[in-house]
Amino acid sequence: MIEKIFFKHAKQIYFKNILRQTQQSYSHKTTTAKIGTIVNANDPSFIGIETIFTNELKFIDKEYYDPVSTFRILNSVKDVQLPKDFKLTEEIFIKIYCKMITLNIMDKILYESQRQGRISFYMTNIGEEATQIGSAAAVSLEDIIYAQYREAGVLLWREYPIIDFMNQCYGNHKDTSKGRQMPVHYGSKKLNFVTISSPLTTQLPQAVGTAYALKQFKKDACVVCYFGEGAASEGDAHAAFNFAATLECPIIFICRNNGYAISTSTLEQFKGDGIAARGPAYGIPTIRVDGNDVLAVYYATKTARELCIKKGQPFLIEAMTYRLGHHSTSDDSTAYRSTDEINHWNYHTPISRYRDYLESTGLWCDQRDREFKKCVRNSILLALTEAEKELKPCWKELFTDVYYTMPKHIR
Ligand SMILES: Cc1ncc(C[n+]2csc(CCOP(=O)(O)OP(=O)(O)O)c2C)c(N)n1
Ligand SMILES: [Mg+2]
Repeated sequence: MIEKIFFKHAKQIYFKNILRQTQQSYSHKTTTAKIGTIVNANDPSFIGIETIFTNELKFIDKEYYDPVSTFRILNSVKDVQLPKDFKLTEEIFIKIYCKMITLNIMDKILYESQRQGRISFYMTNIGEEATQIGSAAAVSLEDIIYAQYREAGVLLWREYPIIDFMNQCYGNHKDTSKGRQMPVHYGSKKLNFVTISSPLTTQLPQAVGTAYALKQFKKDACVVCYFGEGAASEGDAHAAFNFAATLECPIIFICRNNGYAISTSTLEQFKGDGIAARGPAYGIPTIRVDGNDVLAVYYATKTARELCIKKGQPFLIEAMTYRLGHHSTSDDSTAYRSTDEINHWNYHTPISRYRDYLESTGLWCDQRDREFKKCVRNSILLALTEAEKELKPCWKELFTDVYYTMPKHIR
């Protein structure tokens, strides 16, 4: 079903009206000799472009196509229709919820710890738990992740230890990047999670290069590349989409469209139909998904993964969500958005939507919820205290691991 959706959108947007034109042209053809010559089958065809001729001078604009629709499964608790081939064990259904909760609690603790001056900086994932956990659950550990900075949930799903999150945020000597990166710039070779870079969108062309390598080595795996809708405005995004499409690389681009790039809302960021509309223009099968519906994200990503490896082709997923927290601890979002707007999105969060569903199936209940949250909170606080006690990295290490052989001037 969903395979059809990926391809349907591309056709729907761009060919709906061309089809209409075709019908018009051909009906004209039977009546008008002039049009008949315009659509002459002997005309040479343009290289790489499948087009038909028309005598109608018309620019394509918004009235010409419908916005890409948004795929969703969790409509309301009473009306949940899981697709027939949707196979998840009870254990996975519960794990999805537990990871969403863990991410949420970890965020609150680390955010507070920054406010208390214990760490220098933090970025929360609040509101985007479903996009992260749903997509992470749908791919395999062999798949290589390139993330932006708001994807801690993907690492959590891959069982990155809580203490490692804490060590990184505290920049202590146990932090694998030895305190040289800002907090939340995680990375794990073991978990195929490429270390986060601060400059936006640099991960996209790099991810495509990795996907190309996977293809050359005929690996049964793909690359999953996350980015914000703001990052999609960088030139690197264009280069990456185009390379991925033309070189037919096995990569899933997952755009977290959370409505803001710091203080710039999507209303000011672009004029077209979001990021999804760009996919077909690059020849990339695309879907827009309700990023607050963990099951829809899971199913869309799972399908994209299967097709992307089978067909050796990139896929684009635009996950529609909302950044409930501030951009980072350096931001106060009430300066540029109303509390009414935030309250509106806070009313039914991705977590509460999924919890309602789990409860309706009998897999979760209030008591279990309370016990689980208490236990997670305690273990995160314990890890935080441990990380806080560790020494900072030795200053001598500042110059190691940069050059293979340390140059004279640095020595
Ligand atoms: C090349 C570059 N330009 C600007 C910035 C500053 N910056 C950091 S995050 C950000 C907004 C990114 O928004 P989006 O991609 O939508 O991600 P979100 O924060 O919403 O998750 C900007 C402009 C940067 N890090 N790198
Ligand atoms: Mg954004």
